[in-house]
Amino acid sequence: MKRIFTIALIAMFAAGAIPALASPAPFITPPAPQFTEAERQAELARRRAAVEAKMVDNSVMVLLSAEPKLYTGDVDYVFRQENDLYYLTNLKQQDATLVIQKKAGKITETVYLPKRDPSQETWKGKMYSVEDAERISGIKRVLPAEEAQIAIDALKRRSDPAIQTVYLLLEGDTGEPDGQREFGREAALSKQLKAAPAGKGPRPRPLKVLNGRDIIDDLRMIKSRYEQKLLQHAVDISTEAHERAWMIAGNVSMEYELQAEVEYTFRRRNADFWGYPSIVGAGANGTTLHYEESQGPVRLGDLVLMDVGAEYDHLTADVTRTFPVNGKFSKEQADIYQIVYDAQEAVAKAAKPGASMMDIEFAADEVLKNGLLKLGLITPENPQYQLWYMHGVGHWLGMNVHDVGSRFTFEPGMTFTNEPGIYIRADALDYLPDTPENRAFKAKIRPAFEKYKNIGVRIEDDMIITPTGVEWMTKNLPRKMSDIEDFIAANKRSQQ
Ligand SMILES: [Mn+2]
Repeated sequence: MKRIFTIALIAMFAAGAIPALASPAPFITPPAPQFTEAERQAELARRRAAVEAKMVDNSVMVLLSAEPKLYTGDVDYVFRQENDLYYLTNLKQQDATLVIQKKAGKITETVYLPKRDPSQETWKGKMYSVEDAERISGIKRVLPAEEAQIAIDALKRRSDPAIQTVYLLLEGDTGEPDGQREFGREAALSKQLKAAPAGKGPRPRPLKVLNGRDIIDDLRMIKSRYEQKLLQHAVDISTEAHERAWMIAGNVSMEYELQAEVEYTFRRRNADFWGYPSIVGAGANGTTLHYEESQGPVRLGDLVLMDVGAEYDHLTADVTRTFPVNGKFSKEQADIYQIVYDAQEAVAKAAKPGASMMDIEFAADEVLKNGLLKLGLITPENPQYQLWYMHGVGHWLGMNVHDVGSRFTFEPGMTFTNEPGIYIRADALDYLPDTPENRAFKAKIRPAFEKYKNIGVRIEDDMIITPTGVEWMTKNLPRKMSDIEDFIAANKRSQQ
């Protein structure tokens, strides 16, 4: 019986009655990109040279390392180096300081580091030796950490009158001329540097303090081939993590089980960490943009929205998929999904060198508005599509998940996310101002609202601008509804 059935199937297949099924094998993260020491050092030297070229003459840039952050009692959060210091040195250790001086056009780069201390190393592991720091950073002048304070104090005293400008990494609203709204350690240092030094004698000119971020952020916007390879690895780990969660979703009962599968994959593939807390929302929880609790049930018939990204070597992916737990989109889920998918396609078409972030916003808005209108979730006289789509369509991506940079025009090497979404929140209509227009609006869309409520869909891909358009860094993660369904059908399994 079984045999006859098989033969019949083969015959039908041969006759072309059954389309060939591509077998969608789960994605396995390829090995991490490898670079020689020389390549790595050349990359760091390139970045520093670019920074130095933009520093005004007779200036000093001071980059302090991140400070440990208290978790509880005597326990800190996992230490993560400050991005710009890492960008220029690859040093991961606490209490590192980078000082770059540009004086009469001559550059001096100095790294300050705590001296190795056997009693500290007993508790916390090996500290960098001078040779380690030289090899990792490529900077030849490595001095003890205590001397960093001496160098900073010398700046405060204006001991070298030639130096007129100091760059710090300032946070907050640095547009304030007096720096009043800057905050943190660096703001305090900024104030001290700008104050006239105590003591007798002729008063030197006040030091000018500029924000080093203005220089470094701009460079970080364009990802070199080296950076692109690392970011691709973070995307690949995230791709594998998404798929693994899809495979078990039909056999779990709680959201945290899917989150565990994702973060297990991150760790297993040696990601540094996640780039942002994982968002795993089943059913109505998918309509909360940054839902991080993972305490809800996962039910057959639900969609699950997962916005999760691995971080690798300080670069983070940012990837969202929305998939059906039972492996099949319902008609209503598919209606919403297709609009979001089409908006993504429109964004990808609009994104190219010379186009801007505004262009892709408009491209997405147009598709989302038309789609929602067709479904009856907004009306021609009141097309308030932002009721169901309340965020931007994308952001720069890099060392920060919402990466730095103040330019808006695309250039090759820029990386960004393409992430439209529609969220039919069950209470959305309750918060509309009670006006005659809104009353009419609510009455008109009520049937569609009842049909689609509690469906949340976001699809988010990581894109890189190429000379001619875009490349989808996330292209290995199924995105079309039929591809997601085929993948789940071919790969669903129970948890191990
Ligand atoms: Mn994002």
